[in-house]
Amino acid sequence: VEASIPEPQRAAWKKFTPKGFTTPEEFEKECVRHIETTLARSLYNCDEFATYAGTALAFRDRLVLDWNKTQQNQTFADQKRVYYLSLEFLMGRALDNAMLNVGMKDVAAKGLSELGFRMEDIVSQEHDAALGNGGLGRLAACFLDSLASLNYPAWGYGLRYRYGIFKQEIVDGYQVEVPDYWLDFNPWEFARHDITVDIQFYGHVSKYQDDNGTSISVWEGGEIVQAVAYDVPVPGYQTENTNNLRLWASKAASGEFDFQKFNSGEYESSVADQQRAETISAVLYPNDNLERGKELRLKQQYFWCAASLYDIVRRFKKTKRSWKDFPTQVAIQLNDTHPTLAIPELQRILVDQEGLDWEEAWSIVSKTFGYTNHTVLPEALEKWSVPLFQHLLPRHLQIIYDINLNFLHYVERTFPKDRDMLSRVSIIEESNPKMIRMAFLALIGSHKVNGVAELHSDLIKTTIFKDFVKVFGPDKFTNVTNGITPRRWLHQANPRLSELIASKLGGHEFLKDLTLLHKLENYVDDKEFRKEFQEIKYANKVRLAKHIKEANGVSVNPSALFDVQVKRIHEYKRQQLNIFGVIHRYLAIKAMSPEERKKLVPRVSIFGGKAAPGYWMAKTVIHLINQVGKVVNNDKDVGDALKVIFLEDYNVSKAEIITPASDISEHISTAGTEASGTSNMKFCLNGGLIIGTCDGANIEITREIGENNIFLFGNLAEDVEDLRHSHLYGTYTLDSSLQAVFDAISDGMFGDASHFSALVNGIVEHGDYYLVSDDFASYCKTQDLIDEAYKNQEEWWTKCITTVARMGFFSSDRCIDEYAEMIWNVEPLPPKQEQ
Ligand code: HBZ
Repeated sequence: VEASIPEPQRAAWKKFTPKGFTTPEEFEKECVRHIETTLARSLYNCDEFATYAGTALAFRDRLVLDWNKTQQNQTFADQKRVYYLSLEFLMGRALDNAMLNVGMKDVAAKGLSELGFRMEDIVSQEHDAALGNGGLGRLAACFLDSLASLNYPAWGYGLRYRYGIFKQEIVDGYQVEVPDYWLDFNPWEFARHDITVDIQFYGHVSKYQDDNGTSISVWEGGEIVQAVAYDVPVPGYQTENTNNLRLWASKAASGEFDFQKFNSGEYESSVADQQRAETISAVLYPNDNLERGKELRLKQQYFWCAASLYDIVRRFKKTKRSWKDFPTQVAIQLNDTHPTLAIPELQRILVDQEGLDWEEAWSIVSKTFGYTNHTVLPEALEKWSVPLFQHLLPRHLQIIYDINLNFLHYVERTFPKDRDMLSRVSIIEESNPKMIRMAFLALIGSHKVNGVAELHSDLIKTTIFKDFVKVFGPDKFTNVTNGITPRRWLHQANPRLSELIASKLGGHEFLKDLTLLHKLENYVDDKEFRKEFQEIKYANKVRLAKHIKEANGVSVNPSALFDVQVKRIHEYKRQQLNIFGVIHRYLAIKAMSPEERKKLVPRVSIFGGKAAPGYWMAKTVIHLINQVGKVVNNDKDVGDALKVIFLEDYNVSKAEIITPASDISEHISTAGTEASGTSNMKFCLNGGLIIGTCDGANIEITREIGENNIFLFGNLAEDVEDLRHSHLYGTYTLDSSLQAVFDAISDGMFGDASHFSALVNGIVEHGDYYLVSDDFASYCKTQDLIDEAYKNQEEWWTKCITTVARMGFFSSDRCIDEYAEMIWNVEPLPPKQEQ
């Protein structure tokens, strides 16, 4: 269908292309117009939320113009595009980022104040877009920011969950989950009711002969669910380039079938069908690093992969190129194994629908995909039961079996002597029931596999993918160390620090090239600079202290050392090690004289993070932290020397307040378990120091900033196996100070001891899988070193400033350039200049 305005009429059109505001008055006009007309509210009915809405809509108008231009430009240029498939995009708030990228924040702030509002109050009205669990989802969001800022032609594809990650409430010290319905007002999405894809489930496969006598498989029957596209503009920093994030929502397919039901007295059941269809995209699974094999989750995965691939293939087919060009025009990155079904789905499209022969199709498929692994934890590796899979996706199961058969034939030919190899590398695990190993399928169907930090990328080659290094050679495996966007995690979260840096570096160039931060080393000894740097940290701590007072009712001293651990609650991340350390400190304080107590460095231990709703041990850790807080914070002997805070509902917007306010943050996973970590980078970039294990990106952070500027402790990844073995089979005595902590717990110092027995017994009786007891002494000793270091304030600030100056490597811009060069082979496409 010809949809463009005819040439003679285009002048008339262009006369009215909106230009957007440039002055405070023009901003006010737009804002008020939106409040009065788009929202149908009046000046007698305009609260902060309505003003947020008006502001967001005014900026959205600006964004959309850039977005339309970008998409036209990308279509016209017809060069290779990147598609980032992720079940999670943890975007947080969008308005402040939109203002930064459109570049009119000052104008809007002036306009808002003329209307009687303060910018920060307006910005904080926005509901977080929380379509993710933790690091993996936030990484996807940082990547979108960098892809747009670096002008890469790139799309994100995800699911439009009606409910994001649950909101966490703390009731009597326990986590309670509350649904996060976030779509009441979302100005950042555009429903594309005209862009839909029918997705098939269940049914059966029939074989037919075509005219040439070759057999073709047809997937028939079952049910259809419709995918509807919702598009979210993703603006780049200091570029007009605005990419697209396409999120799919599920809806009942509106076919004749429904009509018949409507008209034959089955109205109710047709509405029930509709609701059933809509449950596919209803809710984000709240587990991180744990797979539970639920059918609805598999449905989500297929629904999203099939809709996205249909869309990608449709776009490719419009170019009329031959299929062999597909991998030179399309790069698809799989964010963990969640989108692995895209591999058999593309093979199915090419073979069953486009009529390519198997080999030709497979060569296209395996050149198109790249796979990023984010974990080696066995409980997190996705496996799907064959019977479940057979029921839901019968044709895909056949295709996976064929992929596996070809692969195993190849392995057999290459390693004829190693009979066990076949069962070790098979996509199908011969268990009861049989299971499909998604990581193996992702690896076999991709041309590159990467880990997310050096240690992790080495580990996948020696553990879970060891045999595949033999089969494919080492070059298939690579490392791309994670990064974070300095726009959100420095400039937006810590505007004063960003201004201070800009004042020394001659502008904000460092937000586009973070390595420029190295020039800050020239100011390490600059008195004025150091003073200002400290004042900023103090002001950020005052702001967090205010939040703590409001949220927890506890007064904390902003001059105390703020010690922060915020991340998902997980045994491998070892919040339990931290809280046992806090109890140890508390016991030590109780044993001191008042004079000794006065000499202590006062400390505030701040925790935050959600536990997966079904993860009892993690919930127990939250409960213990809150119980310890209750006792410690009300103990008159302790006073300012120690406060323990659990911050409710940790999310992206809270992270923006917490991160700039830390003196020390904790990244203390059992060595070899945290693939990378990304908050470690955020804290350092904001002038906080780290206590951490030799794990994930901590190792590369140490290499960059120098080992004098980080507090490392604990056993190394290479020793973990032996230590675990010695717990189970050796003789072993518990560290006496950890024993004292456990005694305090079992004496009921923090309430009913039976609540915590599983937590303690996991260590003393059941093998201490996460090696808490092995690292406890060295952890406590290192905490003491931190107190000593903090007393020497001059040296402390030297460490902090040096750390900031050396964080340039950890920008997600660097990271995205590495993916583009090593994995995607795609070039940036600068926006077209206006003629
Ligand atoms: O990905 C995290 C890693 O634990 C962390 O070390 C790394 O920095 C980050 C980015 O690479 N992994 C996750 O956050 N994983 C999940 O959230 C997850 C969610 C659903 C799953 C499995 C894992 O089914």
